[in-house]
Amino acid sequence: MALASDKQTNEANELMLSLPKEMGLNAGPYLHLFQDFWCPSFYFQGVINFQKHFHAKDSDVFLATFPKSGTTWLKALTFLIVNHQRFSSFENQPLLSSNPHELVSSPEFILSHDLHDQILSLSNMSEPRLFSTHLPFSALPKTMTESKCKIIYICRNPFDTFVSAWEFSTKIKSVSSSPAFTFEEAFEKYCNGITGFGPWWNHMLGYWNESITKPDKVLSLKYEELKEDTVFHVKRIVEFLDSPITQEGEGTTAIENIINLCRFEKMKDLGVNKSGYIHNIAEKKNFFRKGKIGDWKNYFSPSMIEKLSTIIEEKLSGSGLSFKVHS
Ligand code: PAP
Repeated sequence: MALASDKQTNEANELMLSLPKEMGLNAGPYLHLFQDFWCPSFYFQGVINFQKHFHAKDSDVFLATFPKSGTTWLKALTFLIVNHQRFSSFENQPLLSSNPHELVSSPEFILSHDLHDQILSLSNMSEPRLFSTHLPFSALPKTMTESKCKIIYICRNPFDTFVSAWEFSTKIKSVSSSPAFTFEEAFEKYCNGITGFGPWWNHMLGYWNESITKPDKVLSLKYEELKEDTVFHVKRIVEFLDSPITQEGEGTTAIENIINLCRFEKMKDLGVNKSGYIHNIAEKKNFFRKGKIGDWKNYFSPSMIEKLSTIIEEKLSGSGLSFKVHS
């Protein structure tokens, strides 16, 4: 007799097989065009379950990102802000013994297996629950858009995002021996929007537009701005979340401590981030590569610069969203 979960898996598989597909850079290896975005096969069942079975709570906080835009950093910062009162001293911070991806997980991953048990454990999580997602805004479950849960989005200039994704893909377990594409081929796909959870411009614009019309619901950040003035933007997160961390006196010290603990060099250097895997395919250490703005300059040919600049201009023009990439 087929179990309910088997039936569900079969339905998702059938749906997945009926969709247009392309080879992806990693996590898949295929991408399926589902609801106007390229969903990696690795996440397909989880995305369906997230949309169908997840129940958002008003107190939930979601970190939404296009891959390689600053997810790990945002997870670390927000985890510390949200849990500010739970840990009495910095010495016993879970961030010192766990990778941020182990502390903040995404429903599209959690719900990809053992659905009923996972739904139960999600409902028992202490509040506020902190989650992440790579889903575009348009694909989020209604329960998220209808509840009062808050969403923090971070985006990054498309040049560095691409290089970061490329480098990461060459180190993923399943493709490390033979990457599916050359750098140039991967770039073409990226320019056509064919990347996991892409097109990247739709991803950015979906959250960006929502942050303009509903600033209490969606806070939009940029990786570059967070790097250039971390204090200012961390304070924006603190305010957005109505966090009890005050911004004066002891609160200032708390914010400084949070920022210091999440500094790239500090996190890269933690023993916990030097070995082991996330989701059994990505080595933790590979989430901390260079953490710089402008590394793309070491990779792009003049024609690639021109091509991507034109696409950025075409896709983002009139939106108010822009990136300083040539400084
Ligand atoms: P994910 O979406 O797969 O989780 P994500 O964390 O968004 O990945 O991207 C990793 C990038 O963030 C890496 O950029 P790079 O390849 O250009 O170096 C990584 O170095 C950078 N990163 C990770 N942690 C931090 C941090 N604490 N501060 C700044 N950048 C960071």
